[in-house]
Amino acid sequence: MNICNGKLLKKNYLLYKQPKLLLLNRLLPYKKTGYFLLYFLFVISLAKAEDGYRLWLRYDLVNDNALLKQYRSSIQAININGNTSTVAALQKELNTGLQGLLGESISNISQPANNSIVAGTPATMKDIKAMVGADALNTCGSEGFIIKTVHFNNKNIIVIAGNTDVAVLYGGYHFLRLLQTHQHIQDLNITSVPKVKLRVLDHWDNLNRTVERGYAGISIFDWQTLPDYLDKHYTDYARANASIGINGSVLNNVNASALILTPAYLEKAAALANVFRPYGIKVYLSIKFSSPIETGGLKTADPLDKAVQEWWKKKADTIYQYIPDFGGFLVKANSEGQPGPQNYGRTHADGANMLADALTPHNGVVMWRAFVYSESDEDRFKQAYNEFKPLDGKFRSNVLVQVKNGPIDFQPREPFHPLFGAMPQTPLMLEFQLTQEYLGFATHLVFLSTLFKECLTADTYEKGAGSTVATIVDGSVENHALSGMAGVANIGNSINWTGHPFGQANWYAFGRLAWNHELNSAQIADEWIQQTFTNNPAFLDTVKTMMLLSHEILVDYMTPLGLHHIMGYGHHYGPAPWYDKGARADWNPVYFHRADAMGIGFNRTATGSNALAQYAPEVQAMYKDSNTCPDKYLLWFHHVSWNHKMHSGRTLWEELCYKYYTGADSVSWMQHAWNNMKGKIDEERFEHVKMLLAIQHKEAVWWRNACVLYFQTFSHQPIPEGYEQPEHLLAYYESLEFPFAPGH
Ligand code: GCV
Repeated sequence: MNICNGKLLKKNYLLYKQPKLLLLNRLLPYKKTGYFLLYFLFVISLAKAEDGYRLWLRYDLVNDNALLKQYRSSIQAININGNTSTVAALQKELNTGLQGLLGESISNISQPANNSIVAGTPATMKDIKAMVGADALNTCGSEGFIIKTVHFNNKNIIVIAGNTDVAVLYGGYHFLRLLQTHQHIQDLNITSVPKVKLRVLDHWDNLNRTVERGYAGISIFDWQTLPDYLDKHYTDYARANASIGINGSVLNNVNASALILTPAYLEKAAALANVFRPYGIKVYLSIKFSSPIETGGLKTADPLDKAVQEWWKKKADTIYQYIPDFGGFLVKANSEGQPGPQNYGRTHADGANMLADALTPHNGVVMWRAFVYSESDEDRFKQAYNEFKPLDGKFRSNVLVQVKNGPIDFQPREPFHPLFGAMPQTPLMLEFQLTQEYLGFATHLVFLSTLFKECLTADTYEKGAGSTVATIVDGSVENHALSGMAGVANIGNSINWTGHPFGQANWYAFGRLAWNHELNSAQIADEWIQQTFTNNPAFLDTVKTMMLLSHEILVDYMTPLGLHHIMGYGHHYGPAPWYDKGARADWNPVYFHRADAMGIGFNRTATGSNALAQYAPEVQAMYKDSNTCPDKYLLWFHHVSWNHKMHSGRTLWEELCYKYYTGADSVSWMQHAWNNMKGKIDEERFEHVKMLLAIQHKEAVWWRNACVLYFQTFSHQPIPEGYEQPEHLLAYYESLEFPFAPGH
């Protein structure tokens, strides 16, 4: 039965709309033919609202008959032993998933049988080592898993093995992914071990449920009704995270309220930790450095003060009474007005180490953010490096310094942060932003995997060629015991979690890359589309192409050729390259693009701010000459004349126009491509994306017109022939205001 066939979808969509009785009448004839059960399951699966809530864990009936037959014959029962909550979660997920995918319920058995799945650890299954090999399990650590088709004691078995229950849970999710993406399962031999230890979502969620830079509704964490009411979102959030290997969640905004560490909130956080624990997810909290003053009644928060140190130690002890496996603290200090050790003349290391000492007895970690910049004449690009590099080697072993992917602030495109490769003695945790603060909010379709990969594969040359950001972050270059990757979540209480249905793909891609940064974006897109929408090859090809091009398209219509931070002031919505009224120079777009009669761009070479000197000589060599610097980073590092010859042969001005116009046109192409997908998926999500693409197109044209008109006031050159003229004058674009832009 082909559920992706447009006709059937339509028919059942109508059925879904029928009153119940009519539905029953329609079903009656099927009873006679014996197909009732199958048809019933089919209808149930279609009757589920396609509102995106199920994310990539949809488990709809496999619509390839040959595969379905293969799956049904190889999976006739499940044998899982153990009585932990993680085992129960795995059992439930496999039962639900397989029932949906195979259209029949699978029995649970207590011994391995022919054509069964056997899932467990050496502690819960006596034969597991013999089935997969003890040596193989030794390579898995505490989270890696093996999925293997074996012939054991004359039985054909699919083994899902790991050294811990959580590892087996990860294996279970991977197995379901194999089925959802229609892989053959006769000859499986998969070993998968995460490359990074801490794979964490950072929520910028406030205790009043507003979300800083959140565009998908309010926070899913309802602090008001916690700890007594446990919303269904919490379990489904944990399931989704576990399915992609995310093992940590920072519940609250880095611009933290001190209240989070008070008993009332710790009790609430503990309730969430209890829900997440079976899924291998640890809870972390963002803390406010001045908490000892704000809620502890102390006069200072000086990290070298004995009473302050004692206060944090006691606080840590209390937290662990509530949450025995608490992960640790995330800290934004001396950044954008947040208090920190520098308020007392101390360093970031002094602050981080004080907290680390309080957490050490409990095995907690400190994730200390390097996103710092202050009002100064120094190029903002350089400030984090200047502050943190001298501290390399001064942090306790349970501190990670958390560094954003680029030196400024989650721009549509940034070169990698120069701290990667510059702090060999410190584990550096990479921070990506999934929420699209600078990338069109939740209305622009942008698949961020390609942005993530651009950063991960960049070579820092810390130890010669091949010391990529990814290998610095996973700890392999310096053999660090700790490693981590964080993603600023794009989740809210929108029915589909992320606002834009394709925002889910960024959550998915982050998790998959944190687990294995060697995956490529095409693979990730492929998996996500198949699980989230359909396995239909025409849909898959078209939508994958759209996704893979989407980031470059956005860069073209927003910030081509290395432009950055030219968004609306404060809320970062829409273009405002003209803005120069911000309280601080480095909050103004004009600070970043530096357009003048001569040209445009920020000179960061030796004749300018010399930020380039923060990179290894090999990286400097790639970027230091404006004639050889890759176009995509040109204006990040050079102030170049409007008539500068680009690699294409066009002048800089012509190239800038070309990029802006191509970017906006490419969104029309995405619209066209999407429209051709009508009927290949459900109407609900098709229409949703269609409407959002229309907004994206409108906004891409707005970006193009506003930017080209504004930069033209410096270049004094015409918009090249053949391009349509902007609809309005520059003054119109400059006059637009958005006092209620979300997330601000
Ligand atoms: C949470 C940018 C954002 C802020 C954010 C900050 C940070 O400046 O605009 O909203 O604050 O980054 O990462 O701390």
